[in-house]
Amino acid sequence: MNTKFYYGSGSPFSWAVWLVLEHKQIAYELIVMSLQSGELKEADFLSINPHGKVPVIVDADFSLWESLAIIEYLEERYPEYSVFPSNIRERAVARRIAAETHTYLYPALRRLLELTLFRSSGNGNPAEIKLSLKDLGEQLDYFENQLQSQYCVSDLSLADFTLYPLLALIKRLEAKQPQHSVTALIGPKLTTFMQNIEQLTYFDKTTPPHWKG
Ligand SMILES: N[C@@H](CCC(=O)N[C@@H](CS)C(=O)NCC(=O)O)C(=O)O
Repeated sequence: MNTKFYYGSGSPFSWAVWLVLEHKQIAYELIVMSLQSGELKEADFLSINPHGKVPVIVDADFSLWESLAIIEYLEERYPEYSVFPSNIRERAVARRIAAETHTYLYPALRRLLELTLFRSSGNGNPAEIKLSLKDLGEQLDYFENQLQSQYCVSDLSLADFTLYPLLALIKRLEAKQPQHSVTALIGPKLTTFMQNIEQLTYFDKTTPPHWKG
């Protein structure tokens, strides 16, 4: 039986898992969940993830949530086309960068999105937006300086698959609200990094469906 993949369009954590599933050529059934309709908080879904969030994978009778744990599980269950570098130190750095995207970059971006894109009408306080842009810029500078090669470490890894979707969300904000010039915060190495990910053969398949067209 295929692994079931519960996904939300535009969710960066879901996107990371999707990229890993594709990279590892794992057979899966994509189940697109709405982030807005309330279905994530219904009993059926809460029985597979008590937090009521995506992504979740269900492998036979085993249900797993939290994208980083899912990626680790997929790697151990399907070792082919590894997303973990073979070198022990690089593997540790890739894990560290993946954790840092969740702990530092996502909260900075989330704050800005809550002041802009995620609001039902009008933007938030301009002074708060300015501060939020500054915080996000500092985070992006950090990741810019971490990039060692065309990817976060020498091989394509979970670090890249967790970092990319957050950068893509920044580009999405730019497309929707160019007045913040938010992509100007993305440095040249990160810009090239994004292009490298966008050239992966399976990349287009994983673009959030509601961003297309
Ligand atoms: N730490 C979790 C974060 C999951 C998460 O926050 N998912 C969001 C989408 S990006 C969600 O499902 N939000 C819907 C809700 O909270 O109702 C992970 O890495 O999987």
